[in-house]
Amino acid sequence: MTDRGLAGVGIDELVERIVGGDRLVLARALTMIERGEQTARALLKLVLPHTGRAWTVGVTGPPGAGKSTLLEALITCLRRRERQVGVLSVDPSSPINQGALLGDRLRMGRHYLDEGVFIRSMASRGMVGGLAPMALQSALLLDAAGFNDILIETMGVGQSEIAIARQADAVVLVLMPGAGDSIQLLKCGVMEIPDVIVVNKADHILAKRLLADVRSTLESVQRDQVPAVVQTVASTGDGIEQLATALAEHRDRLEHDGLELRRAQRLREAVVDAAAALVAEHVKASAAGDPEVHELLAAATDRRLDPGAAAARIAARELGRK
Ligand SMILES: Nc1nc2c(ncn2[C@@H]2O[C@H](COP(=O)(O)OP(=O)(O)OP(=O)(O)O)[C@@H](O)[C@H]2O)c(=O)[nH]1
Ligand SMILES: [Mg+2]
Repeated sequence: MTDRGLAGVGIDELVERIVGGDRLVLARALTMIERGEQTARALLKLVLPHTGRAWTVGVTGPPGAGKSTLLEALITCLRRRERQVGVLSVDPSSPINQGALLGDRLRMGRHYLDEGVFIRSMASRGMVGGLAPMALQSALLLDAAGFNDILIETMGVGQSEIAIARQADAVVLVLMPGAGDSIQLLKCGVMEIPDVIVVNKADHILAKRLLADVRSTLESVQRDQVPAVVQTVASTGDGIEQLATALAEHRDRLEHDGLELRRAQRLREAVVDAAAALVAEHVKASAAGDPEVHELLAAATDRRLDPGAAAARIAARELGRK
């Protein structure tokens, strides 16, 4: 079906088709979200009552750690358990990287013809409000479309990647041996975030060393629930069953106690973050063309006004404007 084929279709029918499992309409609706189309908002409103059933897993980690390879193996494992799987592959830090996206498509190509798997890549296109709310909205659509598991891969471990992964019910951090990135992460407090830590490329000579580093770092982390640590060789599938089991255990624990609370807390955070991002974008956009803001900036650069006071006045001005 082409976009034109959908032009005359009412929003109620679009929702019906998405909920009914129509993949082409789902893909089109995801594009509407990506483009920030008005229809997307109306669609999401109608879709909301059909959401809340899916289990979401955020997968993050430094570039090249093996996240996509791991996801491909995990999809196979989940399909064996007869779960319908939706995958969102999100790249917040770079513009559309055809190479990487194509690579991911090829890697996950094994699942291309499987009706029970839906894979979608999203790259940053300077969209308003950032990728995190868009990922959240996209996940809602996949949820409404009936996927049992929604896997969200973010590339890299910057702030926005972590914000996206954190929105999920389970957060998996994938590390690999011998990479400065992975070691650096152990030092910078990112260990507060994952529910499961994967030491991938366990076939690597330095894997034991990384495992020891992870374990010793975890000893110093104050958390109610210490994350599970799993070793994998994503490229052969070794350890994937253990990863699936660790995820299932995390899920059982949460479903038994705290899932709704965690979802509510994280959703509140996500909404506040998204609102803050919108305000920030708004301030930046209007600062460019506003003579009073120019005057405040000139006052700051001429040392007539301290930078903090200038910022506070610009913010107050924008907030007052509504
Ligand atoms: N030896 C070995 N290689 C692996 C393993 N897992 C993945 N690889 C290889 O590592 C490379 C990177 O894997 P990807 O799955 O693309 O890694 P990624 O984390 O998705 O990378 P980005 O999406 O670019 O951040 C590929 O060449 C994989 O074949 C593993 O367990 N052992
Ligand atoms: Mg990848």
